[in-house]
Amino acid sequence: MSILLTGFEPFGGAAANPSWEAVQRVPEAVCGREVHRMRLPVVYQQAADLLLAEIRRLQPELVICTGVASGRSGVTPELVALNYRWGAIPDNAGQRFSGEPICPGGETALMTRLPVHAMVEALRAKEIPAGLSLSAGAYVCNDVYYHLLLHEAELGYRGLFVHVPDEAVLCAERAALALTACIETALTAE
Ligand code: PCA
Repeated sequence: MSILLTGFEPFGGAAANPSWEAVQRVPEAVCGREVHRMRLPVVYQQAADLLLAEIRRLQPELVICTGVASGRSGVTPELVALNYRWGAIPDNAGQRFSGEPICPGGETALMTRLPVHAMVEALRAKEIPAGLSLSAGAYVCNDVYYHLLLHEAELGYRGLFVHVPDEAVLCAERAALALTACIETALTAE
């Protein structure tokens, strides 16, 4: 059994993406499971297609995708993904959406089955600033999350999206500790 952890490439003119900086610092194994990692492009649909291809190849039991949410004050496990595309800026392929469904006719929202409240408690117990988020936005992170949750039952894993804050709020080492704690909680909490 293994875990797949993803972060994103930089976007919006930034030199780095704190999500990928954090993902790279997570240990090789957590709770005895091998951790695979993958850097996703900030491109609607393409990121999801690449992710699902890797899931089909690896068949992990747990998939945690991460991205940066600038301006947030802590690490935020995301409860839901919305069937909606909207962005204030174009993605890295120049695509911009102004309010369209990801899957026409699909569920409006999908919810993770992972214990997000227990994760927030586990993070706070480690003195990592954290809170539950009820919206992953409508940009590429949400796009990936909707596809991740949509294919959970078919491909047999449990999925979650976690936003990390800017590195000025939480350094990459602490953000990696936070992701490790999220994995541990996912694998041990009821
Ligand atoms: N954050 C963006 C996309 C990539 C990333 O790291 C988002 O929140 O949608």
